[in-house]
Amino acid sequence: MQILFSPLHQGHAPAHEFFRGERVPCFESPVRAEFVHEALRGRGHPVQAPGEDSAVVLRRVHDERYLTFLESAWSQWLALDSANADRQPFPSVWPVRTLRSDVEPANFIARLGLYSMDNGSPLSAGTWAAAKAGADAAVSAAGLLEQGARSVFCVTRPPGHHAGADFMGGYCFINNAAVAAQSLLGRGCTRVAILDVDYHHGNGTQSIFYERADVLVVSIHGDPRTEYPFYLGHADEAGAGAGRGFNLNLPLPAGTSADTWFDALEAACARTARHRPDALVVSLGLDTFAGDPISTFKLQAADFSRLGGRLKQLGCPTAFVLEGGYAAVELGSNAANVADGFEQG
Ligand code: Q9C
Ligand code: ZN
Repeated sequence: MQILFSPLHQGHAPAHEFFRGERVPCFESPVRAEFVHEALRGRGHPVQAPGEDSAVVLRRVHDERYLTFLESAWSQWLALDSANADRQPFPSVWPVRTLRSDVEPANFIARLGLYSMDNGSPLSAGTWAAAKAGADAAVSAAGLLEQGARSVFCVTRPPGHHAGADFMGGYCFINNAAVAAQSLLGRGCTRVAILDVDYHHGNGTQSIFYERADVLVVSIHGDPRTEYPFYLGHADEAGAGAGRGFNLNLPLPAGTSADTWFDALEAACARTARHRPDALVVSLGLDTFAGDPISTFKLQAADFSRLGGRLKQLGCPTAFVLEGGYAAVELGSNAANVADGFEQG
């Protein structure tokens, strides 16, 4: 399987996030992508750097004013105080119901709140370059599929599926899966499916395509009544307008077993096959692993091979995009099991 990897991901390296009221080291750390890259390379998969520029497609997925903010956010933060180089900006106020989000505040932290869904997406000096490299990988994957590749694996971080058209959230800044899907539509595909198997609901992906019938979005995830992102991902969210029937959520209770999870995967695959997609984008979160430090599903290493094999049976050109997964040591072998399961399936 062709692997796309850029070392620019390493520049996204914030130190801390908030967890249970404390500042803790970030779960979403550079070693994650290093482990995945090493494991895939170690199993003989060819690795290349993304060769295409995502600039045009990015603007079809995300709002201009959000991209403009994100690109210059770190320099804006430094301009406030040169000592900010060693500090992380966090939002403190969000424009919830009754507050205005149409006026961009002059205050940087207020702008950060406007463009964030949570306080869990810390920025660092290289965040934009890392996120942009992820989008470049997504577009490059679409290009490789267009040229006849059967599958491509984007080793992207930061992840993307919580990022919406105009906001960051859940460690995500640019929605790489949405960028891949949008790029595929511009390359002769008329129907694309996104299958999101991350532990957390991909609220950003759902919202970007919610009123569209060309991109089917199917997600298996922890029930948002108890699991992040809490405010989206319920079973009754089916799409709206032209997109009605083109969003399928399969929420599962915290603690769900592998057997039950694979039953949900069958339902997800059945709906995906019915869409007859010209290409499939897999939002590959590996935080369904039993050893994940922030999630509660019970998949084991061998289950990731089974997942890859099942996805192969859909018979579509497939782009895998790395999302979550925080058991860093096992992340590489779990990701490589998906790739190998797909190739051998
Ligand atoms: N900081 C993905 O898996 N909450 N994102 C963590 C508090 C957010 C996960 C605990 C989890 C987001 C891509
Ligand atoms: Zn996740």
